[in-house]
Amino acid sequence: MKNWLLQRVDLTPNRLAVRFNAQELTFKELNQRVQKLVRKLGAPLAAEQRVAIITPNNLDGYLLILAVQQLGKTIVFLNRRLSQRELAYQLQDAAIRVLIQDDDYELRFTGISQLTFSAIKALPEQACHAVATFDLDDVATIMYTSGTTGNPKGVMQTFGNHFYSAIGSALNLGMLPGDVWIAAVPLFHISGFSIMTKSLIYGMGVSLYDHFDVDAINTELQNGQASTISVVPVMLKNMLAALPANTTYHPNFRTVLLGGGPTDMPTLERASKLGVAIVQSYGMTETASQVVALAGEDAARKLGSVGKPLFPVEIRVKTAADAKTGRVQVKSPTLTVGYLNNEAKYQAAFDDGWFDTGDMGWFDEEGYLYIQGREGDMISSGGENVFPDEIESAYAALPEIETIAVAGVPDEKWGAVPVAYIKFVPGQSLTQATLRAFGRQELAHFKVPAKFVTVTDFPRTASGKLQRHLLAEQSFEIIP
Ligand code: S0N
Ligand code: MG
Ligand code: MG
Repeated sequence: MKNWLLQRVDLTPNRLAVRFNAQELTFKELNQRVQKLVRKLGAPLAAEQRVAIITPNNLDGYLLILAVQQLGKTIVFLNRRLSQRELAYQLQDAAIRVLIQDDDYELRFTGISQLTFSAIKALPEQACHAVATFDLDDVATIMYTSGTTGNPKGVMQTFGNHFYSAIGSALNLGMLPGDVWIAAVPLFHISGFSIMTKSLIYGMGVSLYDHFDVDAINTELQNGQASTISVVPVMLKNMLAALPANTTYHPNFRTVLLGGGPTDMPTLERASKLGVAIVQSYGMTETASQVVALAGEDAARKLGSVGKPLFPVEIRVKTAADAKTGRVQVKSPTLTVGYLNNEAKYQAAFDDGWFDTGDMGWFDEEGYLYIQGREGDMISSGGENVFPDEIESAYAALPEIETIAVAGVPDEKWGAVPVAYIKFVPGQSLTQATLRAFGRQELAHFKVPAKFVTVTDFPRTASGKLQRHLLAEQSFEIIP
């Protein structure tokens, strides 16, 4: 296909492309700014096949993401909240030599050229052209996801994955000229980056937020300046709580695309009462955003369901005989083409040609999908997936700890948070403060256990497998 940015500029040069704080750029202006960066970055990135980016959702980051894409490089998106140790692994796995980062980013990585936004702006412009075409089979982006065991995996998403995702979503949500989609979810997650892609493919404006500014977002939605927003449950909850009494949103605001984990019914009911159309959805990095969504007209009638597969997608629930709930499996043109350097893990995820999501669910008699937890013990904290194994292996480095197990507990704010259950080596101990400080050094802060407790026994199956879900039922003492 013709380069999406150039194609969009030809089609609708004067439409709004992106809005950030007080600045607005049309597609023509956006392209001028991006091509200037292309001329600056051509030389320093000439030898690179992949380039990593770390940025908040700000305009400079937005332009640089597009510039790297214009140069035909695969973008490796890094989660800005991760620790140095976590990121060092991803940088090494993706064989990154150049990391583009915002000026405020403080971590340093050895053996990597870290180009700040200011340094890039100061580079001279040299003759260099954007690629003419995007090949649907080429890997456009890589985003890392953790799993139940082992290191995080680099999910390779092709241009084709992104294209079919944008089309599948539009066929469900609909689109109108003048639509503006609020991007307050991180661009380094597929929830955020998919909005950028949609902007180019649909000719749609993006309203970008560098942090979740709930009052500014509510004002924009009450003023009718945006049509859609992507959120995770905690964001929706905060938005509704901050909405001034006896008011609701402007009729221009059509859709809340809600993903990234289970939502509580009271919030869904509250939204429904306010006439706010929530489109519950289900998707993951591996499927380049939502693959199942609840059509607007069913939102109220099917509260709690994540809906039906999008047009290009097939879903099956593989159940054991007589069971209603089973494994959710996918076939989709949006499905990742592989995990970087880990073909074995990718192949292992397939069951007879179907990609196994690791999630459990069931279909009702009308064909609506309900997600009912996750295989393994994944914790969904504010839309970030947290795996106990990652936390346990980090803490295993402490010699004072004999055994550690981590499990999720419900949390009013984040949905769920990790709690650590520890048995110290006899005669040894560590304080809550030390354990917390260690975690904040080694792990993204959202992975640091909210609480550390001591236990004497770990519930296990007959074969010795840890039963994390039973940990909360053990008697424990909070570590001082
Ligand atoms: C919920 C968010 C916005 C909270 O961030 P906020 O309020 O800006 O926090 P900060 O000011 O940065 O930090 C304050 C303290 O809070 C801690 N913290 C931040 N986030 C979390 C968290 N998630 N859990 C626990 N703690 C958290 C900070 O660490 C800080 O504490 P200290 O100072 O001690 O460090 C933010 O978390 C957020 O943006 N969450 C959403 C992430 C997301 O987008 N997840 C979705 C990922 N999934 C996918 O992309 C696949 C599904 C999908 O595609 C999709 C998902 C949703 C919507 C649409 C789609 C789609 O299909 O397009
Ligand atoms: Mg090719
Ligand atoms: Mg904040």
